[in-house]
Amino acid sequence: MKEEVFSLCFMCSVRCPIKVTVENGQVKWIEGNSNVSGMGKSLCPRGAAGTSLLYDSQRVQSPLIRVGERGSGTWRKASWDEALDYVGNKLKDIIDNYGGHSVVLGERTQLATHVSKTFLKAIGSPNHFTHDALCKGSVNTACRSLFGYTDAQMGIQYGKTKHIVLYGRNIFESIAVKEVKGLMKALENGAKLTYIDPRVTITATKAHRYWMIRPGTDLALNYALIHVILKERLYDSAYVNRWVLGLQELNDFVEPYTPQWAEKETGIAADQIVALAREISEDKPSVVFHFGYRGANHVNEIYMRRSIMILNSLMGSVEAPGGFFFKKGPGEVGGKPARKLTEQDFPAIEVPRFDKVGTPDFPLPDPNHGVPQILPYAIMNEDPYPIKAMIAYRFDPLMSMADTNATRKALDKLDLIVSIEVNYSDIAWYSDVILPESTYLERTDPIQQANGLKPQMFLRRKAVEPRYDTREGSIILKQIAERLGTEKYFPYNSMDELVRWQLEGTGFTMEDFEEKGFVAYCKDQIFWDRQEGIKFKTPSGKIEFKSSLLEDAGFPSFPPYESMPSPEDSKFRLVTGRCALHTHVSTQNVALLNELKSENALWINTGAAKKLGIENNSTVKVSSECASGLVKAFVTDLIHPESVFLMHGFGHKAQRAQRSYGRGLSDALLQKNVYDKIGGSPAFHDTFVTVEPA
Ligand SMILES: Nc1nc2c(c(=O)[nH]1)N[C@H]1C(S)=C(S)[C@@H](COP(=O)(O)OP(=O)(O)OC[C@H]3O[C@@H](n4cnc5c(=O)[nH]c(N)nc54)[C@H](O)[C@@H]3O)O[C@H]1N2
Ligand SMILES: Nc1nc2c(c(=O)[nH]1)N[C@H]1C(S)=C(S)[C@@H](COP(=O)(O)OP(=O)(O)OC[C@H]3O[C@@H](n4cnc5c(=O)[nH]c(N)nc54)[C@H](O)[C@@H]3O)O[C@H]1N2
Ligand code: SF4
Ligand SMILES: [Mo]
Repeated sequence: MKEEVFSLCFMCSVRCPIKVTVENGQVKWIEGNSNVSGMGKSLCPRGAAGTSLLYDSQRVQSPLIRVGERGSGTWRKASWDEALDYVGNKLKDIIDNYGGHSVVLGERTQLATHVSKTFLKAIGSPNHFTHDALCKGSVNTACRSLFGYTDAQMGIQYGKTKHIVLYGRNIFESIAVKEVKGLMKALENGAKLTYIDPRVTITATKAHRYWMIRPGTDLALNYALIHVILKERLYDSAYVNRWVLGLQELNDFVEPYTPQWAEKETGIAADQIVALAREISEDKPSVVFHFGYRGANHVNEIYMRRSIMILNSLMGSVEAPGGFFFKKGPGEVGGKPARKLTEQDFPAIEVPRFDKVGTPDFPLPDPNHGVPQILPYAIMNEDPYPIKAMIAYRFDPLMSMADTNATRKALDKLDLIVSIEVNYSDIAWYSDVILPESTYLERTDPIQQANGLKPQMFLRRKAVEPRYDTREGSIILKQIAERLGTEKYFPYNSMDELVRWQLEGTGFTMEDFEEKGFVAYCKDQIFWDRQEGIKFKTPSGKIEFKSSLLEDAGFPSFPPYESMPSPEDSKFRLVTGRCALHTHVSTQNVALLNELKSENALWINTGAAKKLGIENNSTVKVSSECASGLVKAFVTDLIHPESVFLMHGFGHKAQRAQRSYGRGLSDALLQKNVYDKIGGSPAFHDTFVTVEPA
């Protein structure tokens, strides 16, 4: 029997809409859901390799309870009842002795996030955190400081842009399918692409203009661009006069930051900087300076991200076709969003979060997400209180936070570590209990509320029955809640029941998703009126160059630029990034993807390598103040001499993931756990390393 199921990919968090062909209970083919505009049948390599995850026998096949030392990889197989009772009893003890707040749950933001938030709220813990701050916390804070919206509440109309500037946003390797397709369409229509990165990436090779910037100096470049745009009055004056607060302050501030000054800091010629400012302003407002995610990650990150969004504001490209738009929810057209479990009434929580987000100590990061990299410090110092248990749900703190050794040492202090996982990740391997989740092809998930130019809802639908003894995360959490006496917050017994509960009052039913894989609240794109109708959510209702969010918390809107230090002799700034074939730390053991790329290498500039006697493809020892490790060298002219580059996600330690075990070197092992103390992003690129022949 042949069947086609519309669903959502989850080989990464982008959640591309997919069509899955199932024959006799087996997934035969996965392609993009071409009902979705801009998607076509395309998938990225990871999405196309979904079956390789589904049919992998090296993923976790049943609940496991640790029997040996943590990390020793000695497990006993357990039934679900046994494993859930074990977790429930341990958690009950911990909650009785230390309070609900001693339990943290960390996850990659996903469709079940409202379920896990509910799990914690029900036990009185404020300590839910997502990956968000690790990915782009300061982008989030920067956008709120300017517009009153998070970056996630904003989108880019790639297909209509006329000029896009990417600061290390390696869009053709760090992929979201619709974005790539949109940008390709724009390029075919004559759009220009400016790419800035200390490393020549695939995106660099597609760009009209590529600058090998000195690492960490994008902020200086932006101040010079702003300087030229203001001096030459290249900005959208009608838009800026109507919507911007603090133009004069910005003008005074950037006065000293000339292109000549920036040339010394960035290595980019002054006349080139002027040329970009003039060229891009000709295409305003349909232009994009991409706010980026990873790119430059330093302790001053919030100001760098603000400077990018200030450039967009000067171009009038915020809420403009071919620029940024604010995502419109169903309320915009009189519709109702899907319900979330978090809308219920919960007992009040009096204690601060473990990361102190939202208190005067750390006022500005987004409390909806928290700041994960504080966790090791909070556990070690028992500050603000002892943390005793962690549930890692689709998140690996050992590989996705800086300084693995320090994180592991902190985790050692916990009485309970539980992983809800698909794979033998490093954190699963280090857990006390692994509760295996069914893969995305074997489960239905909660509704995806997809706000955008047209508000829609999507559904991830089970395509095939689970191959192993696995369950859905939303069911697993409910079943732990049953053991803690908090099950009343989980009004469902199956995923279909949860989805139907979510859809109550929306006017849509689960069956409505069958035709196209999604439902839409309206037909036409919604842009707000640029003259009068943009609903900025800042206190002033304007774009706040002079930011009340920052200044009310005691931080300046325009702190003087501090020069980015060059590494000392024979040291390098360690930078990281992704490749098209893998997702973060998730897919290195997926057979098809592992076959194409099984380990990383350290990119090092040819001249620098020569001085150190390092040959291409030879093994080198890379050392930071945190740790050292061995990896092959990739000697190349394609990287700035001040930096070395290590692809994120390799160097796994879990032995049952046999293909990825011990292959390559983990960036997280070397990176220092330092961060932007205002915005919340980790300063992954503020670690210096030495490199020597091994
Ligand atoms: N050192 C360092 N740290 C980083 C980064 C970096 O470049 N360097 N990048 C940062 C960025 S941008 C991000 S977004 C974060 C991402 O951080 P993470 O969320 O930790 O990374 P992922 O690889 O996306 O997924 C984490 C885990 O989810 C598991 N998983 C995959 N699918 C499923 C599923 O369906 N169910 C369940 N339960 N588990 C599943 C995977 O096996 C993996 O172990 O990392 C950040 N941290
Ligand atoms: N294939 C694939 N696609 C993905 C993901 C994935 O894991 N795999 N993850 C998704 C996620 S969660 C994210 S956050 C995005 C990340 O997507 P991107 O933001 O594009 O991030 P990276 O791939 O980390 O690339 C960062 C780039 O920044 C460069 N860089 C380093 N230092 C500097 C600097 O000082 N200035 C500038 N301008 N550039 C610098 C690095 O050389 C690197 O090329 O990708 C998404 N798409
Ligand atoms: S970008 Fe690739 S891996 Fe991510 S959801 Fe889309 S197809 Fe899947
Ligand atoms: Mo990310």
